Amino acid sequence: AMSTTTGARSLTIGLIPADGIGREVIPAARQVLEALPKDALPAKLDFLDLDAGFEYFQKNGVALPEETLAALKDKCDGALFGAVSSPSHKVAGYSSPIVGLRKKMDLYANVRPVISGAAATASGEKRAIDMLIIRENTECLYIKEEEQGSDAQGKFAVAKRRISEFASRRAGEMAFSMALQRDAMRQQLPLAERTWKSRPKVTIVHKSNVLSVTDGLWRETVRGVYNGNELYKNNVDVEEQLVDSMVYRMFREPEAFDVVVAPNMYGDIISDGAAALVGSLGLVPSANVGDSFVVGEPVHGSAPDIAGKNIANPIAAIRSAAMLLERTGYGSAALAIYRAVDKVLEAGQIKTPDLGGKSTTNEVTDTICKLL
Ligand code: GGG
Repeated sequence: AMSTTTGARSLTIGLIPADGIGREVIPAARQVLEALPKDALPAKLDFLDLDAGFEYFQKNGVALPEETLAALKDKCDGALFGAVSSPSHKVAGYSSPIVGLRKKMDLYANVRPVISGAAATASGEKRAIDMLIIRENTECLYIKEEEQGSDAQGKFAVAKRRISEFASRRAGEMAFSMALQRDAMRQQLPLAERTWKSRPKVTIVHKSNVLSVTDGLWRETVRGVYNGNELYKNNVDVEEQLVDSMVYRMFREPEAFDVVVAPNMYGDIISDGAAALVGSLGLVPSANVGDSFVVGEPVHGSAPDIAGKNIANPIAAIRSAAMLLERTGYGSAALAIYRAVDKVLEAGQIKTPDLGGKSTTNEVTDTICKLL
């Protein structure tokens, strides 16, 4: 659906709000996309509402319906996913739809930019954080092969952790190529405006001092991507960080990171942590990226405690919509959204409670739309 026979471009976006505040922030993101002026987005937009989620499972016995997958594959150029409230205990027949979606659509990297911008940290100070976390998105402990057993001492449980050369290489490629891409973008800014002033850098996160087989393979493979590519070797610095000291360093000196690449679960955990450094989890977007499809998705969860109250921060979802545009070839439309969001954050007047304000989801969304 990227182009029509008349030559006018069109973009069909699947919308999967799923659970909780996903149902508030995804409509907000849609509203912003629809408010983009024609000169910023020279394409006709179509939206397709699609089902998934734990609530959907409770009513229909399936969390990620085949029709949703088929519609994404056959009719959509990309999608936006909200959030899902999977239970913390085992429910027969249930499996997380977002984990399934990433796997079924082969969205092998989760790209998570964590940027301080105008937003102060929780402690009120401003820091120049401009980090891109690349989280491997298809394996690690999230293959969900868990087993229970028991022995003389009682019950136990075991989870399998899969690390493959194939998936590690793809995540590594994504990290190094994004490092170069970010550098190219920065070069267009005057030096004074660049948050990161050195050569691009990729930090490989692992724990191969303990998990020498699995994390060892991850580390070796990602390093191999670097060592086997002259472009990367000549232009990008590489370092390694054990995941525990990564967390420590990230809280002490988050300015020290450019691109960070991590196996699925470490990446999941450090990106929520990184979000705390830039003011709120409600600000951090992501894109689930494959070779032929992209799903924008706020990093936050379904937040059942504030669902339905019109106070969820829509910015993570709105920025995720911009990431979707960026990756489907509409960079200037994406930029227009990033700028409008930054203006609202800089002005600091209209903000939801997670940022210390009293504004509603709708007020933040409407303000962003007016600035486009
Ligand atoms: N938008 C991200 C999201 O929904 N995060 C919560 C999460 O990771 N959920 C996993 C699940 O509920 O299956």
